[in-house]
Amino acid sequence: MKAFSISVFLSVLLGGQAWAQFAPALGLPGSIGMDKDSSAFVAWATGIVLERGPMQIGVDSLGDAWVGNAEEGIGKAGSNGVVCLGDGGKATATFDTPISNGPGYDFAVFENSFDGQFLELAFVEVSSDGLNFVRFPCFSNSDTVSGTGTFGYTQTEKVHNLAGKYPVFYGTPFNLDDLNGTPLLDVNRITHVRVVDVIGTMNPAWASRDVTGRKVADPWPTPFPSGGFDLDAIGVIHQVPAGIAQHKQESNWKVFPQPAQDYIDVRSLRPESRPINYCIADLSGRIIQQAELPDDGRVILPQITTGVYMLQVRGASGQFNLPIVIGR
Ligand SMILES: [Ca+2]
Ligand SMILES: [Ca+2]
Repeated sequence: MKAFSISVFLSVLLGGQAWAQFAPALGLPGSIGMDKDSSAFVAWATGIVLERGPMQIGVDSLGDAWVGNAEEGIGKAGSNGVVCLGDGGKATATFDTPISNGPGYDFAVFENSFDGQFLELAFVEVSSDGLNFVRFPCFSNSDTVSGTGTFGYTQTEKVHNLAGKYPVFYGTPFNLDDLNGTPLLDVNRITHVRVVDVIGTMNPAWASRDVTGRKVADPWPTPFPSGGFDLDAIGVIHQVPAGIAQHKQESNWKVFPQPAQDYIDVRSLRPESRPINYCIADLSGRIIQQAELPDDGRVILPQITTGVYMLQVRGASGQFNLPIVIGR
């Protein structure tokens, strides 16, 4: 996995000390906030599945956040309302056409911050099969001693690869290059984008953490029906060309028997040039076995426990993920 986009990770000298600094607020040189009316956007999310979080984690009596509904996260930014996720809540978006990794940024997530300083943040994860989600490596250099507080501000340049950096009508863009090469993810065929509310508490029992393990601060507690990340929209910048999108690529590969015991046979229905590589991973993305696919397509399975695993096959025509069931 490539760690992050070098272009937005600047190290500046301040008072003789090195500070990590990321893309700054809207209007400043180097800002990456994207206007919802930019011609770069070619499509918007068309479906959302919600898993709301509580208004305040640890205070169950308040119930979950409830402002907005799933439909308000689809369509163009600013065109309908927003959906509020609550602490740690999730919204998983789908698209009519998968997102692909083109030059530069590939999609953007829109929140509704009214001033660009009260910033509610979210992790962003992507999947090309709806099962395996991979989180963008993110960074937060905000204060981790006292946190942000209910109505506190966040400095835009202190966070990277977290949604919610920019005010209403301006999206935070993400570049799939950051995840190129990740097992079980085809960056040229992203079918799902998931935003996961950052729980801004500094309490180690509940705190959210960036890729370095540092706690991520955002306004907390926010014990309101509208608490947590407010998803307005997800805009697509690069998508799979129409002819390819409609082509059912998975059908090129067949795996049998299912469930399997000691081996699987992996066969392509159309001719596929060599080499072909495969990888077997569990549903958390941990790689169990990987190698070049033998000419006869037979893969001897490792001694792993009964369950569902993902088989990824990589050949000249692309990368395919197939669930496999092992039942000994
Ligand atoms: Ca890209
Ligand atoms: Ca939050």
